[in-house]
Amino acid sequence: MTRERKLQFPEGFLWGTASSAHQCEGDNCNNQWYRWEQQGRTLTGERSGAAANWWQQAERDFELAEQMENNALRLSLEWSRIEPEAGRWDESALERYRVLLRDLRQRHMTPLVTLHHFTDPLWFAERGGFAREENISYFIRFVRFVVAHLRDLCSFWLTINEPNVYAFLGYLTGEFPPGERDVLRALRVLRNLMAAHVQAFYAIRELQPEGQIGYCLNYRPLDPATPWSPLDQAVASLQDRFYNRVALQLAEGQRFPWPLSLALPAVPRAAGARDYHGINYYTRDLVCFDLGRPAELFGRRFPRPGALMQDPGRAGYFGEIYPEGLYRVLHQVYRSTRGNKPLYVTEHGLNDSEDRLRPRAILEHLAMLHRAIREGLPVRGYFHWTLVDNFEWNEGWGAHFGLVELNPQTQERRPRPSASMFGEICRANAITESIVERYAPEAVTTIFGSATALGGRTQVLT
Ligand code: IFM
Repeated sequence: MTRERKLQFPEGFLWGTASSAHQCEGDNCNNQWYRWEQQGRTLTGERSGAAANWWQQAERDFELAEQMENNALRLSLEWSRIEPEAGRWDESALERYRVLLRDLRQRHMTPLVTLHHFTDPLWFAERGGFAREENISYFIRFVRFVVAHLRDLCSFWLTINEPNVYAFLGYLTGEFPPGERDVLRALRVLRNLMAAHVQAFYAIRELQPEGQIGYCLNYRPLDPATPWSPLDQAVASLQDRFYNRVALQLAEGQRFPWPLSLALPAVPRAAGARDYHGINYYTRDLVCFDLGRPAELFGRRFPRPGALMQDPGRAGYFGEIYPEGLYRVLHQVYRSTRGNKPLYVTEHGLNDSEDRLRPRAILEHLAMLHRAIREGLPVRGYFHWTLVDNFEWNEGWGAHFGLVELNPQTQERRPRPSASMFGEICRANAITESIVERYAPEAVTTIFGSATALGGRTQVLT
């Protein structure tokens, strides 16, 4: 009898989903995203409203995650609930988070708590938010407060989610609040967010020396549309530098590239200020030279023609499904940080309302992650974005990233086939051939085609 082929993950590997407060909780009406929605500035004019109703009932979705045998779950704290006015703390909001964290622990899920996921209290936004360096101290005061009050229930922290997305969409393309278009300001915000991460790191370290503290960036490979065209190469590399590399370099204690370094200081004490690197990966773009796009550094981005695509969404596209991109990004982060810390995939997912491509996409991305581990990279966990469909920022309710489908009007849930598949993977701590055959038979060759060539039918990692 032949043994079943499988990709076995290391013992203790973390399996979970990722989410954020504003997208799931509902009735968050004291932050800058609420105001943006009220002003009708989302692409669909939709509002988060009751969202996935987590403020009242997150536990029923935690139960779904438990049924999937997830051993971790990433969620965020809504700063504007806990500190509704500068310096005024809402103990009942804090208590609700304590209940949620306790619930997760009882279900044997390690909470990974994000301290900032795109939303700012209105009072903070009105003071200029992260565009003003002196405002960082407000965030650090919040971090100290919550960590001091939650450290008995959580020791795995993610300071700031995707500083590059917050800075560039909010201050360069204007798609996120405050809707500005000013490149220097965007870079200043990025720099201040990285500085906020570093200060938060030392604050948490002091309060909880054993805590695991990191941040995550959104990584999007940007490849020249015509690989041998020097112009395409130049613009792709320039965009890549600003989108993917500058924040990571700042986090590693390096300076902005000249001449930006004349206007924007490096981040003090940055080198070493993290226990892990969080990687959010969704897609990649091709880039071609285009004189008509000075604001985008003369590069036009588009998906590879003929690629498998996520559902398009309002803004144009959510992009190509490109599993190798995850492998490339893991290597890129490992290389540029000299392999100094463990890596977590803190987000990966796709917009796919019919679950047409999700099972295959999850399997093929995980196979790439497994390949990276096999090659020696210290990848310790994978958080799928997301558990239940939720409010996708500017895209409103038109994007469907959930393993579980949600009808936001009725709050009815319907697990997609991907949910049971993800459960089987978590339970087995492996991708088995039988899972692939049942959920995405077309992926058997891409996933196991190389297994024999690598010298065995079972890829066991220790
Ligand atoms: O929904 C977002 C999340 O808030 C941040 N990362 C990307 C996700 C999907 O677009």
